[in-house]
Amino acid sequence: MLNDININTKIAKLRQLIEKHDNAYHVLDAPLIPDGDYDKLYQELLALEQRYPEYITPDSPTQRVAPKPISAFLTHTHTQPMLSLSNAFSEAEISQFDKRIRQLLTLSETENLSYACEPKFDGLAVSLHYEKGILVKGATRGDGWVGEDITHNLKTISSIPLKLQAKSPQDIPENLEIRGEVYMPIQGFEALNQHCLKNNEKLFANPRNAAAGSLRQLDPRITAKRPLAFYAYGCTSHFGLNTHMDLLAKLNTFGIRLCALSQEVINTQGILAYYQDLLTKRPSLPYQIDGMVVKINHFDFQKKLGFVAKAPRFAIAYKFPAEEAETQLESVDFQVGRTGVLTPVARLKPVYVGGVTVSNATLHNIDEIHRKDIYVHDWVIVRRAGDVIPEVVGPSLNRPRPKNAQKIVFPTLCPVCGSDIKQAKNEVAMRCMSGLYCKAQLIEAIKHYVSRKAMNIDGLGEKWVIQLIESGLIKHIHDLYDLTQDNLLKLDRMAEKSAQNLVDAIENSKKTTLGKFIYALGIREIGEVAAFTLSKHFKNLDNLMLATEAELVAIPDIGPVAASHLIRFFQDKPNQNMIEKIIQAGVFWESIQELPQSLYLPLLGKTYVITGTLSQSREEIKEKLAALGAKIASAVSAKTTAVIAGDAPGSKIQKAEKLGVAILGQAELDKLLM
Ligand code: 5U1
Repeated sequence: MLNDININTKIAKLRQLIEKHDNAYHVLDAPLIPDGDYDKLYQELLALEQRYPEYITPDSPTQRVAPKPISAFLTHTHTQPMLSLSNAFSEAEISQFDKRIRQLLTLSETENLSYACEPKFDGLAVSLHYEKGILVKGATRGDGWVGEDITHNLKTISSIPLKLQAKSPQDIPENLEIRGEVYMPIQGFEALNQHCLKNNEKLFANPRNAAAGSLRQLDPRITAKRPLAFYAYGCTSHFGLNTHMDLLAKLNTFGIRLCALSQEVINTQGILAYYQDLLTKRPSLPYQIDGMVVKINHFDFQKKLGFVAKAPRFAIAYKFPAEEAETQLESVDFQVGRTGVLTPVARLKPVYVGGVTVSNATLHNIDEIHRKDIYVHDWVIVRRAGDVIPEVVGPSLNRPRPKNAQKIVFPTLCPVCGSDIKQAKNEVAMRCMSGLYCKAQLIEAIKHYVSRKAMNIDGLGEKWVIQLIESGLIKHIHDLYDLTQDNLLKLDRMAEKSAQNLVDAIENSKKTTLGKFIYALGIREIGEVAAFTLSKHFKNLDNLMLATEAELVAIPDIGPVAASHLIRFFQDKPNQNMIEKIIQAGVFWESIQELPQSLYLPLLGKTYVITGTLSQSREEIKEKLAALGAKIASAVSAKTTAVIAGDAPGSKIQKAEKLGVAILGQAELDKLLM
């Protein structure tokens, strides 16, 4: 039988051993034992802590993932501002940077000047606070002065130590604030998107967005599943050391992970050589970088140089050129979306842009094509900008328009079903008007119906949906409920187990909510929030199906356009028949519980306009605001609640100022979304 002292000693020894192996694996990149042996140690500690919970401490390796979501992010005021960096884009700008520094430090051009160079990660800057060696807080950069407390999420990242290492306890500083970047390795990002694809979830545009989305989770259990990693690039104390490179080495002794590519170089030549070397390494790096960071290595020089506005004078980001390439536009196809909208897609002569070969790019819509003056056979510039869908920026200015260039003509008939194409009044979009009789729209409608936020039918990815429709097994949405293991086995590459899993998933999805069901129907202008609002208002489907236009527009958040789509949808006999068949198949929902609307839609009735670059993508912000009940408009008017303005905002700011509409920055947006 173990006594108290023995248990404590055993637990402490196990923790020490696990921390040592964590450090070897995550920080030194040199594991000392096989994964299986590590798991055994971890399980042993877990079992002991479960048996003796009184010995659990927050720094235990088992305590990385908090068991419950938090209700909101708290703000965190940085002890020293988290600065951004000025940018350089050319050798000339780097020479100017060096020249300016030499002038300010009164150094001649022949004196050697030491710089610390490191990659500029495409991730998110965070600060980590250690008290007596224990990680007590972690925060985002926010606006540089105030960030968000995301401790619960940062603790789930294995390369962030919960406890600092040192030879002896006296070596551990009382307080230590480390700064660095959280990023998502490319492999992890691709695996995450594969998972999203399989589950019909929205894909992340790039590793940075995926990292940002993962860190802004209220539920740390979700963050823990995301492949995030951390590198430190600095710290707010200098330990009496002379240089940045020495400081990095010191941080490493505490078990803090550093980037192995950090390096001291001498003079501009050293910086330029490092840049060229990094450019050649870039395609094979396991993470995305968008340039390099150059810092004066000596702290006394850094101190003398000081700061301008939000950026230090002693450092600069030397950015890689935008990921653009020139190629020829071979043809334009028109893809038909769920609601019949035709999107022009550029088919390009394959071209290598930023690590991938691109042969398709979006042309957005007819207005964009005209605005950019793009013709088939034109030489065009394609931009990847880290996004998964590349875009055609415009015709290349380096070359004359080819003689065989042809104007892009929008089809008058649907390229899939041959029905008429129409452009509604005040709409840019052209649509195929034949609804679910068009195969393309049926595929998209079923993909939407089975998606996670709708009926959540697991395992029914795009390739199966296409096969089900191509094989004639599905002609209408309700045919999903007639699928059996036997007829699923007729599909190419469908195995018995997968067929059964699919049948089970369809069966399990039958219990849903009224809001999800309304959303799943894919009615135009009825997103997740509007569907939820309708379900709360009407409480049952019959009431909604019988609602008049006047009743619908009286509901906050349902405008006349959405109301007319609802009326048209529910008056349509085939739609009525489909709903009846779905309900006969056993789809059901429980009665609606009453909740005050202000509780679940705190921004109801508010309208925002977004401009400029913010830390999250525009789509992400729109989705989050909409989920809180807000409307997002594209133009500023007197009815706008506020304009949310990021970096490089457009003319919307002037319009807002003229109309006296409030202007919110990143920090205020973050508070709004809290
Ligand atoms: N690698 C690296 N990224 N980064 C970002 N170093 C680095 N240093 C920074 C920032 C904002 O700031 C210090 C120069 C203060």
